[in-house]
Amino acid sequence: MSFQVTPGWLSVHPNPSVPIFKVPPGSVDAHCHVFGPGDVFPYAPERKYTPEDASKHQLFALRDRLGFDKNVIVQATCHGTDNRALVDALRASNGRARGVATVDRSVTDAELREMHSAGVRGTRFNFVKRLVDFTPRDVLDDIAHRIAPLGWHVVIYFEAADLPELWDFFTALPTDVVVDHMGRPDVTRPVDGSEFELFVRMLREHDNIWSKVSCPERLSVTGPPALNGERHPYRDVVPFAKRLVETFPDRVLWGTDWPHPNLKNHMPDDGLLVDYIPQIATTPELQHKLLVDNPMRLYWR
Ligand code: 0GY
Repeated sequence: MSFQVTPGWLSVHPNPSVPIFKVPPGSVDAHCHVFGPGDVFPYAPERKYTPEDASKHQLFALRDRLGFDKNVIVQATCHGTDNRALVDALRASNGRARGVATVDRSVTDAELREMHSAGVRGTRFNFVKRLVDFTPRDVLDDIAHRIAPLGWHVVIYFEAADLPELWDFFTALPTDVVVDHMGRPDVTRPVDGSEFELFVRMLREHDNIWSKVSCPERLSVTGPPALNGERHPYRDVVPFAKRLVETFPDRVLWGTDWPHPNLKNHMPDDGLLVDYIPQIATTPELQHKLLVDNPMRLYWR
């Protein structure tokens, strides 16, 4: 089956630089995706975008080029609840990838066990309206209680403006909870302003909640982007990520977000994106927690 890629889709960087920042041995890229290939693993009928294919082979080659040891592959909305491309990549990784699936209420215990044996350790709930249709809270709650006995966690993706309305649901979840991309703050607002304070408060008051300090390329307004040798990119996002890394050093994760779906104005050089890390995790100890200890505890325990 061939698919028409969404108009304006940005291709991945063709030749990412080798980072100057050497990530510690055993580092995990804890947020990335595989797309298709669509003729083998078709995109979901209900998808809101159609990406360019981005294969497990490309992902593993990027992992090696950037100096990472492992990946956490997150089910993207363009594959809906069909996790076959994800599971295929996990099985091909020789234990070097774990996964976060998307499941619906009809998933059977046997299917959950099968995904677990492939390396799935979480399920993703997406609240970003441009990506998914609404799912009732009681359905999500049901799913969270189904996956909890497996030791899985819930990954949540939402925009900062929606946090007040989602707070009660998030803070009642029965598992560990990992927030994608710092809850997408508006980085033109102050890092100690009311919007980001609410997010920090959620982590402070609930020690089962973690945050990915990923995706500066999505959140940045003034850049500069990770292109053309720029080793201090996305300076406007740094204070937000740095605050989380320093306040919650044992509950933060970092990932490339390769292949960077739905970016509109630039496609980062992934090597330079890795060179962003020392801006937000400024000591070897913080870097080791962010890139090794924390993801290993959550995904390989
Ligand atoms: C990301 C971000 C995006 C897309 C998805 O599942 C997805 O489709 O997560 C986005 O468009 O912001 O983490 O890949």
